[in-house]
Amino acid sequence: MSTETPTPAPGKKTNRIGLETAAYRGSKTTLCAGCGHNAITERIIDAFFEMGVDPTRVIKLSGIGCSSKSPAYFMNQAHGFNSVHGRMPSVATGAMLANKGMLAIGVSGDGDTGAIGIGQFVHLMRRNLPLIYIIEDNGCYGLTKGQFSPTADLGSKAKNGVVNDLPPIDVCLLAIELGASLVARSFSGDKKQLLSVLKAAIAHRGTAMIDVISPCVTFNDHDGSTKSYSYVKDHEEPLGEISFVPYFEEVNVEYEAGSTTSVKLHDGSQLYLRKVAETYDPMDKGAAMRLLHETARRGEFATGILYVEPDKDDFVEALNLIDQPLAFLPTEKVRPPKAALDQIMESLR
Ligand SMILES: Cc1ncc(C[n+]2csc(CCOP(=O)(O)OP(=O)(O)O)c2C)c(N)n1
Ligand code: SF4
Ligand SMILES: [Mg+2]
Repeated sequence: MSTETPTPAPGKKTNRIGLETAAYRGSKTTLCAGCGHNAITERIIDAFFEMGVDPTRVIKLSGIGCSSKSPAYFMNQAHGFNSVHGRMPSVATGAMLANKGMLAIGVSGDGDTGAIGIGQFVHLMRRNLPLIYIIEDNGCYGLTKGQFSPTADLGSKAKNGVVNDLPPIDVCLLAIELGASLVARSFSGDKKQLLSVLKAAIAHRGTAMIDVISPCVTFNDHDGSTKSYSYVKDHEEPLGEISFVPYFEEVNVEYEAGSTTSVKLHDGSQLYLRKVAETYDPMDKGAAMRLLHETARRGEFATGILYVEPDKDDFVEALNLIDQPLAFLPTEKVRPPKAALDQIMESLR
């Protein structure tokens, strides 16, 4: 982590804490040109810049995969931990317990989450740890040359013609069922929707689990794949238009009563969900799960904020931690004195 805060050049656009977009950028990507993961990185940069988050307050976490390399490509000044395959949730949990004032963003893949990391994912969702958890979902193991992952649809075809004969895990259904308090699905090619979803996730306190369909142009972007750019464009069913108004901006837009649901998020920001086709309440868990089952049956992807429970207690609150970050407590406070240890030893004689 670099400790220097760049001074904005005159005339350059700055955000509310006086930083330019450059302060939110990372190293140059080494992923394939056109990979959906690169577009997600760009939206993460935009969202943190527009929300005016101090990058030095952020911790970026990941596992292993092309997707898990992405945190290197945004917010160079943030803290970071690139962990072992599928083990990001436990590292994130430790980091947030050590310093509850951090803003954590984890980037995982469909393989990293749905295969080797599924056990860790399940317990993370159940705990509602304050964390933005992004799955860059391409339905394959991109880094190891495109094998089917657990989110690959039944009947979808690999580049070599092999047909997937296993049903997929719907990570959004799983996250809603287990207790994540904000669950969304988006598409790397939908700039506007993904940006709004990410901003809402930054404002939310609790686990914000975002499954972003992110085509792998090298191994899974052909006819027969259900995670290709063309398939997703043809089968995406947006729940409606999402408008996000951060707490530091005044609401100056007129919203049509009846067709818009407004949700106040933890930090006072407002989320407006303008419905298109159906009456959808994003705070109704049963409705969210029904919608996911119904759209999947039709071979479609419902996108947008699927479920939100803004006031649910998160894991850090549930543990009733003291205000001072554990990471900064002096040794005398975290280790029993020698006399106490001697007493225990004496009692065991
Ligand atoms: C313990 C362990 N097992 C297997 C691997 C090999 N491996 C590396 S990345 C990966 C899957 C990556 O897929 P995904 O998480 O979907 O990321 P993508 O590359 O598609 O973005 C696998 C199986 C590993 N690195 N470590
Ligand atoms: S192999 Fe696929 S997932 Fe990996 S960087 Fe290339 S396009 Fe992206
Ligand atoms: Mg993948």
